[in-house]
Amino acid sequence: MQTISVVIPALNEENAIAKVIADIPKTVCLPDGHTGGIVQEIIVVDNGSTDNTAAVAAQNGTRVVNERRRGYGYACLAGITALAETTPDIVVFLDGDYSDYPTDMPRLLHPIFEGSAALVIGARKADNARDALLPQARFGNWLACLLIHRFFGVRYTDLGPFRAIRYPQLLSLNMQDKTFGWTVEMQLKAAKQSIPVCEVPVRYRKRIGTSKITGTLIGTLKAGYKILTTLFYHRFWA
Ligand SMILES: Nc1nc2c(ncn2[C@@H]2O[C@H](COP(=O)(O)OP(=O)(O)OP(=O)(O)O)[C@@H](O)[C@H]2O)c(=O)[nH]1
Ligand SMILES: [Mg+2]
Repeated sequence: MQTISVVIPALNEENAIAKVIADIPKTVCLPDGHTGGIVQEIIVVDNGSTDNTAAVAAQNGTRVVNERRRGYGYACLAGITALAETTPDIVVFLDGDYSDYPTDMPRLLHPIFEGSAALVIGARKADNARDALLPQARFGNWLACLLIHRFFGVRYTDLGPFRAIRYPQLLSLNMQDKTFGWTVEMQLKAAKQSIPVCEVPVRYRKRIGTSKITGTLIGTLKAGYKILTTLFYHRFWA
């Protein structure tokens, strides 16, 4: 049986985080019904929240890691550092705003259990995902995935935050991005290192609480700029 750690970056998600935690399955079955993996820990990385995110996460039985430097990548990197204590077989990342459906975790994990992939991206396609993903986010994802294909030869259709990766491969990626380039960095480095990847369709819904990135003009521009510069940097300089 495989051990799974779940890492949730969270910034001011006091109204959402308990729901996210409650929906994470304790065990994940194989398609034949046998248990394939057990969720050994849930790490909520509190990214300097000014609300009760950390307290709510702790009350709900998770391990809370504090990373005061704001930034999606900073939060994920702090989560990776914390994993050194538990050394799971597989790491699952998901957002703390209840946009992802934690109950879709088996879909992400089956290709890893089967050995057909070491990185699985949850592509936000199923059911209501189209309504919840704003047009600017869809366009940005499309452009970034086109460039990944041109530059690194691997086809993706989404940069969704909900993803699973084998822990040794996660370490071998040597992730660096501190902000919005995090997801694209993971995907392009996996392509560069020829790590077997796949996508599975996952559901996606409107977040609980106020939008911080894709729902704001400044957030969208900053994220788009960072994603593009990350792509060009890794193609031409890294
Ligand atoms: N925006 C932002 N989110 C962070 C940060 N650190 C951790 N997070 C968490 O990262 C996840 C993704 O951020 P979101 O604000 O939901 O970004 P998004 O999904 O692109 O856009 P919206 O849901 O529309 O705000 C959430 O769980 C946040 O709480 C940070 O510094 N900035
Ligand atoms: Mg969100």
